Amino acid sequence: MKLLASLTSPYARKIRILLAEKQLPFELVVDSPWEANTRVPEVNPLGKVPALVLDSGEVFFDSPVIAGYLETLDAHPSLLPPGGIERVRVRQTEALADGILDAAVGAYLEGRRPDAQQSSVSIARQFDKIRRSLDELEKRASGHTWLDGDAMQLGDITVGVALGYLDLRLPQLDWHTDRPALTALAERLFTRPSFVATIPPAG
Ligand SMILES: N[C@@H](CCC(=O)N[C@@H](CS)C(=O)NCC(=O)O)C(=O)O
Repeated sequence: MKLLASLTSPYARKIRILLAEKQLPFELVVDSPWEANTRVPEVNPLGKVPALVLDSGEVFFDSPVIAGYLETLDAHPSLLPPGGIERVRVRQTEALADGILDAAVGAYLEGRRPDAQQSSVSIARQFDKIRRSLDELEKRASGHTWLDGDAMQLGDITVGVALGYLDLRLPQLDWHTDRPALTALAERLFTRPSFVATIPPAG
């Protein structure tokens, strides 16, 4: 299978980390949807990465769908409970972390527009979403090694990716302060080979 990804996309990083944790072989096709010569729209009509192309030609996107597909491959370790409310809870954590990413990417892109075109109201709104979500995750992480259950799962990985993205793109948000449980979770995740191997390039 082939993964279309840009090296700076946090959503693509999430999938690269899942593939590494499960030791699933794949071909990484580096393609930025922002470049004029991108081939991403040929496989994903939404023109976004990540997109996973199976050997059969079938394509899966977006990252939650790809994460669900990877779980069907029965590769160890399993990163989602097999079913029931436990699975819903992990997917809820994933959705919260993906939502932080959506808000962070939105704020970062808004902040890159020329000064006169930027909306400080829009950036503040995104920052509010991020701070509220981080406070909720801090509560859930407090007193626990992992967010959902006794082992690392998809939710923890997605939260780790979101925290890494905040460090990279929105350091002024200073998410570490007053969030010791999330800081400890990030330290546990960031030293894993799967996270180290997917650190985005500078720029
Ligand atoms: N919800 C999607 C988000 C994917 C996404 O927004 N990817 C960005 C890169 S970080 C992208 O490809 N943007 C190109 C565009 O919006 O045209 C997922 O989880 O995969």
